[in-house]
Amino acid sequence: MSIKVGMHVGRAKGPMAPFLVQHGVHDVIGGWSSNPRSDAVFAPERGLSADAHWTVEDATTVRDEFARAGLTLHGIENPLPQWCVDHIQLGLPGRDAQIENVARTIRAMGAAGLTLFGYHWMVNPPGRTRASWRTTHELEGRGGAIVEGFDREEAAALPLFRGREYGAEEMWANYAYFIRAILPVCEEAGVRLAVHPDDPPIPTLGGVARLFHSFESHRRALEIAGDSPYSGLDFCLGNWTAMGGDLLGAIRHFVPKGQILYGHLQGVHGAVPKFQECFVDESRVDFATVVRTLREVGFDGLLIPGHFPRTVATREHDLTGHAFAIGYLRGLIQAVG
Ligand SMILES: [Mn+2]
Repeated sequence: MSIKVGMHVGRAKGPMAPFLVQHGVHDVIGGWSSNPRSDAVFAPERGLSADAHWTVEDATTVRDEFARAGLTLHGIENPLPQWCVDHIQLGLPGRDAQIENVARTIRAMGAAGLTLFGYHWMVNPPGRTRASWRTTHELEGRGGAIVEGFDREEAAALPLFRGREYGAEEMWANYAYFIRAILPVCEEAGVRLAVHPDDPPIPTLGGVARLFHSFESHRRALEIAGDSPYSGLDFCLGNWTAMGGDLLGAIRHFVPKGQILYGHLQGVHGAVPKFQECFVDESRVDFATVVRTLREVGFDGLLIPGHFPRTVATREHDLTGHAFAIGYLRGLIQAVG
């Protein structure tokens, strides 16, 4: 059993792979842009196309590229961009076609031994690639580092993201429809679903209800899956901090049930309705206590740092934030044994 530092990486080529190996990181998760054909199959106008999915060849190609670079690819988070899954989230005509593409992707991942399928249930305006939502991207962090923040008061004036309001129970019904359809595919393929919290973790944004903003809502989602081992959490420590609830209590609840499949790590000051990101060593929640608790209750998996403050060293491809967070987290894990 071990806790390991992982990283989200698009492709094995470029400086990121050797950078990670040099820093002692050997475990990675990919994204939809990791697909070698992503520009073609996931072009923004192709959300309902029958071939907007991963093939076994896509998955094995990416896996093997990472392996040659010294990295083990464990899974893909958001293997399909938002416009290839938003009819599922919103319960719109065409959702069954999108579910079929998710199913094909899961089978392809399983055939390649990629067992983690990370996903989220955030609905943003059409065509937007980034999942998280911020009201400010240029806040001053420690020593003048640039960080992002969210203030619910500023977000109250947002226009409707999807033309009308979508309520929570409607969104839960859409979620349940998806889970019932996809869980048997996961079981057959040996691929486990890991849901990421809403970022920011608030009940509604742009008129669309968000489901994953509290302990209770995560519990409800896992219950919908009948507490299947194929349905779990991508436990994003940044968003669980921003929720403002009992983060350690949540860890003690979910880990012994095997429901935290992997985690994200980012520092956060404050909590909803207003928070801002920060370096991992100055987060409101003490990560030494978090990692110690994860170990105590037997967490076995990857923690993946992200959302790095931009420092004075920021250039076109700045990795200083990665290096700082990797070093800090490796130190924590070694400190707890
Ligand atoms: Mn996250």
